[in-house]
Amino acid sequence: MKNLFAAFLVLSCCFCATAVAQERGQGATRMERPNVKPTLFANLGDENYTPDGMAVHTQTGALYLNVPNFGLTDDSNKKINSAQGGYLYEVGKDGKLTKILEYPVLERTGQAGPMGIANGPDGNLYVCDNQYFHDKDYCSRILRVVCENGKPTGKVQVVIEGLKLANGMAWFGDKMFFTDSCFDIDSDEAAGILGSGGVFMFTLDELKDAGTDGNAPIKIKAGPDDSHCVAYQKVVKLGRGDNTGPDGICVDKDGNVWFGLFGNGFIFCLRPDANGEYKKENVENVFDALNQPGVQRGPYQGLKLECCDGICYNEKLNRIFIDDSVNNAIWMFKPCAKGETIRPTILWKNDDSDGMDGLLDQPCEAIVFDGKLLIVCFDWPFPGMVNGKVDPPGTICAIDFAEIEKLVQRQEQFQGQRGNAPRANGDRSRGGRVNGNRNQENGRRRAGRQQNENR
Ligand SMILES: [Ca+2]
Ligand SMILES: [Ca+2]
Ligand SMILES: [Ca+2]
Repeated sequence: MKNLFAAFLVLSCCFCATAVAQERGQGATRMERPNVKPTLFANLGDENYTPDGMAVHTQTGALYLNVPNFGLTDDSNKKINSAQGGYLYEVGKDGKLTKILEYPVLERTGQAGPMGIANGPDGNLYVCDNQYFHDKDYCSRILRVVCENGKPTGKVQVVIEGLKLANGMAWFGDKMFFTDSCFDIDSDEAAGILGSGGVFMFTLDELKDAGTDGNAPIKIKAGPDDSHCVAYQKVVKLGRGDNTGPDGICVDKDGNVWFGLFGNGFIFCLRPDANGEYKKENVENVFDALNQPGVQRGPYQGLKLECCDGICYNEKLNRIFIDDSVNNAIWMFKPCAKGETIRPTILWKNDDSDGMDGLLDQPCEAIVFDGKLLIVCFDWPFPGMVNGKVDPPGTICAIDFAEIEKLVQRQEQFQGQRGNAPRANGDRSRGGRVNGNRNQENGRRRAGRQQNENR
């Protein structure tokens, strides 16, 4: 038995060494996986310094990009050097931009902040208009970019009003999901709770007339009390001490909704119940950023995921990619089954860069397009981030998706050899199973219990 174990250990070490050597490639530095090094896909020009959400139109295959341009504002939080409404662009496979429209501003602020964008089953594009940086009094909106035959007509309608910090957007079937990152209620600094936010869901039927000619937008109740709020999370103080709640959101092939908190990197999954309904009480914490051990080995040893900006799901690989704004990093994880936890691994990370070398300059949103993982660089730093300053032009970088597939195959082979269950960052002391739902408020206590259960 002892000999068998020793043989297994030698075998897995050999395999591990080979895998790492393959990942490093020839002449690579220890800090890099050269095969997945991002390259410059699009130079967005000096006019576009804070880009954000992307969507591929299901009818035409065209890629759209929102540019809110928050990064350069005057003393009264009004944008300088740009359209006050921000822009919608079509981005070609060659990275060239075609301006589609400037978004209509909210009268009260004179600004619009187009962030998350997704394609609805009605052929229109739906957009989170984030007004938070101009006015914090729940005046963010959901907009509809009206399309005909898969192409924007130039008309934009206001569909929903009453959000505070509208951020990420995703559709699944006839359901639209979006995040509001700041409710600013229930915070309790002494208890380490810095903020809160939520996820909302509307069916196409509910919103199809809203904001159309002669019809008013839907006005939602502020915070978690609206019946459309399907997830409500508080933000536990961590790392930089950011209070921002749910940000990135995506839906997997089975209709499970995944979302993460910008302020601390916690990840959650909301699964539909037996009736296909999404309910707050079914939200599971699948990644406990507070109690994670950090990367256990390799060039990123010690690194922790403590910020989840945009996330995106790729069905072919069955992986979700996380934009880590704080660390200038992209993580990925395999969606887990109910009651289990995920194990994010680093795909790429780099130090501060102005983005013109193709490296990450505060990644905020990603999407798979034309054989590449495209990553938008938000480049509007907050204190404590690797990104040091706003440096136009804005950039989108690209990682060869075939190389990501090879890397995932190697990881799966390696894990198959070890025959292991999902773990948090490979820490052997922590198992994959969690008993029942977990949430952040008692994350500390439960994690301690979980560790004991796994001894
Ligand atoms: Ca975001
Ligand atoms: Ca830049
Ligand atoms: Ca920068």
